[in-house]
Amino acid sequence: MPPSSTGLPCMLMRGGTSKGAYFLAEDLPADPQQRDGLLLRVMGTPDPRQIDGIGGAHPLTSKVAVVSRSADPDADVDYLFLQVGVEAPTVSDRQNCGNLLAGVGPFAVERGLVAAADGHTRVRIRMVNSGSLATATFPTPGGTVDYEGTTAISGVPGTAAAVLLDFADTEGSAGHGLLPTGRLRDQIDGIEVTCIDNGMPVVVAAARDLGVTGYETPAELAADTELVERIQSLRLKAGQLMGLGDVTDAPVPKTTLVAPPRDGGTVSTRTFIPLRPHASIGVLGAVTVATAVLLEGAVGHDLARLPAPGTALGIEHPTGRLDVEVELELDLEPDTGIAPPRVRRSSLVRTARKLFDGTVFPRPLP
Ligand code: NQM
Repeated sequence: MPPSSTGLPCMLMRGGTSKGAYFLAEDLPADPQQRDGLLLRVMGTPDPRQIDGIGGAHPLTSKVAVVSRSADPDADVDYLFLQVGVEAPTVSDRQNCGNLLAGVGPFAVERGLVAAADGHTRVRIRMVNSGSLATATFPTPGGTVDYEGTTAISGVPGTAAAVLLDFADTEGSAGHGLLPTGRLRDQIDGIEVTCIDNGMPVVVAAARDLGVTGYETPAELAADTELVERIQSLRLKAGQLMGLGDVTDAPVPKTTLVAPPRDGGTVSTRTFIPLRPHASIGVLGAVTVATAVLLEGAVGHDLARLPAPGTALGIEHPTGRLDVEVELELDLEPDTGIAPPRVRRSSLVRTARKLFDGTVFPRPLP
């Protein structure tokens, strides 16, 4: 019987400020082409409303997490993130998602991949898209996941249990290092940009250089078609410079417009993913922008109000603020006197929630 009749086990979860379908790898076809075809039919893509599937008609709610036990001795589970297109029939593994990552630890416990401790459980997660490692720590009183708690994150109503995410080795998630062009700054279309990747390839530009304040709402930015065209031109050229090739159909690089902070944070941001304005900012996107503003000479550094060393950076976004800790090594190399920046670690807090657990029925094949 085809999956459209038998269905597939699936858990829908909110992870941070995103929402996605979580699957065990063993419940999906092993062949990536077959898997992706099935996921398009699960989500209801291509269709701007995703009306015949469970996608939420926006890139932030058209996401999939594929989870399995890990063969890596440093990890408990493997997490593959897949961005499913909305209007276009695309499934991309070219980026991480730190928001869906928040649900991966709880999902692994729910599906019996990891035994929960009584109190808190720590799950070591290999992010298959980039090969980097993350550790998620979340409450499991009595050995079951507790989603309820008192932590509020911007962009999500109410409160829930905190999921602490610690990252290592996020530099160069796309395989071309922290500064993929080899420079702190580049000029593209006459605009100064910093192309950077500390978990997410991002083009950072000052909002004022693109003729906006950087405090517009996502709807205002989306309506500015000339701006969106300039963003597309920037990211297509940046993609080439960053070694990503032709990124016309790729979800990366993202573009983040930065401006001075307005609400007590470090820097204000407006992010395009890759062309739609983000309602907030991605997790690894925020880690990457925070890294840029810490680097003297990078775009954003001069606009930022940097906190005392060792304190979290407040990345302001359209619906609030995401606080991230990033520790860099900025020691000069004795031989060259040059300081290639290295990232020691980063961390932040998210929340996640199980929304439903059941069987999803993909649209039948035509
Ligand atoms: O940057 C959106 C999101 C993301 C990705 C995007 C993310 C991250 O908000 O780690 O979380 O940049 O497409 O979920």
